[in-house]
Amino acid sequence: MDIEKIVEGILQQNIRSIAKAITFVENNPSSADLIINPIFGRTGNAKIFGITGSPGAGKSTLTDKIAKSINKKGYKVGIIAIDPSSPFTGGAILGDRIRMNTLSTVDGIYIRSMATRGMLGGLNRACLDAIDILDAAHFDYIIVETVGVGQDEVDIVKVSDMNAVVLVPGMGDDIQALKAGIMEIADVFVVNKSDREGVDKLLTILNHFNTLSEKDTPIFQTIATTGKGVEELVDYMLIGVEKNAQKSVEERRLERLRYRVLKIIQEKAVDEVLKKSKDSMEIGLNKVLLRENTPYQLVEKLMELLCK
Ligand SMILES: Nc1nc2c(ncn2[C@@H]2O[C@H](COP(=O)(O)OP(=O)(O)OP(=O)(O)O)[C@@H](O)[C@H]2O)c(=O)[nH]1
Ligand SMILES: [Mg+2]
Repeated sequence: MDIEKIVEGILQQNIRSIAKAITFVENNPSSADLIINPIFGRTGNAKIFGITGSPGAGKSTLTDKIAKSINKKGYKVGIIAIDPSSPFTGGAILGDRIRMNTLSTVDGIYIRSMATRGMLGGLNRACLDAIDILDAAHFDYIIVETVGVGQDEVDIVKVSDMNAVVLVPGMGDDIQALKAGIMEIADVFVVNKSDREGVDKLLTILNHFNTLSEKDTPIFQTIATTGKGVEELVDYMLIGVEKNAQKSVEERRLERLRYRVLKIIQEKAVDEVLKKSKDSMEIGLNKVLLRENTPYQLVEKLMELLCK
C-alpha cells in the first residue's frame, strides 16, 4: 500500500484515499502514525458532534437529516457510525448503510461505519484517527453516532465538542441505564419520535433531571423520519458548538488530546509487552495458575521487560 499516495489523496479530499486511510488505521494500530503524522498539521479545524442514544432511538435517521441540513448551509460533513455490538442489533452495519444510503451520493457528505466487534479496545483510538483523517480532508463537521452504553462509547462522546443525547418517548427503564454515563454529559437533549405517545412524560423527566442536576440542558423535539424540528436543532448545535456552555472549546480539545494520548499509550504498551514477553508470559501464566505468583507479580515482571 502506497502510504504517501494515500496521504496526498486525503489532503486532496479524495474519497477513495480517505476510505483507504481509515481502513488502514483500523487494521494497523501500530503503524497508524504513518498516516496521522504527516496530516496532523492540517487538522484542528473540524467541529465534532456526538450523537448518542439507545439502540433504535432514531440516531441514524436523525444524523442523516442533520448532515443534509448542515451540508445545505455549504459545509462538508463526515459521519462515523459506531455500530452497536449487541448481538440483538447485529444487523446494524447493513442497516445503517441502507438507512444512510441517501447520503453516500451527496457531494460533501461522507459516511463510514466502524465496528466495535473485534477491535480489542482500540476502537476509540481508531475513531480519533478517523476524525483526523476527515478533518485533514477539510470536512467542517464530523458526527460520531454511537449507542452510549459501553464505557468506550461514553468516553468517545465525552471528548466530542458537543454531545446530543437522543431519547424517545416510552423509554422507561432505558433512561435509567443511560443516566449513569451519558445524561450528565449531554449538551442537548433530543426527544425524537415525538410523533409517539408519551412525549409529555419524557419532557417531565428531562425537566426534572435538569432541576436536580442544576443544569439547563436545552431540550429539542424531533421527528427524524419527516425532519420535523431538525432545522431548529441544527441551528442550535452550530451556534452552541462555538460557545459551549459547559466547557470551552480549548478545554475540550485538550481533554480529547489527553484521552487520545493515553489510549495510544495503552495500545502500544500492551502491544510491546506481548511482543517482548512471549515466553515469559507463558511461563509466568503457568506460575500464576499454580499459585506460585500472583497476577500482579507477573505484571510487575512483564513491565520490567517493557522498560528494558
Ligand atoms: N415514528 C418514528 N419513527 C422513527 C423516527 N425516527 C426514526 N424512526 C424509525 O426508528 C427506526 C430506527 O431508526 P434508526 O435511525 O435506525 O435508529 P438508530 O438509533 O440509529 O438505531 P441503531 O443504530 O441500531 O442503534 C427506523 O425504523 C426509523 O424509521 C421518528 O421520529 N418517528
Ligand atoms: Mg444507527
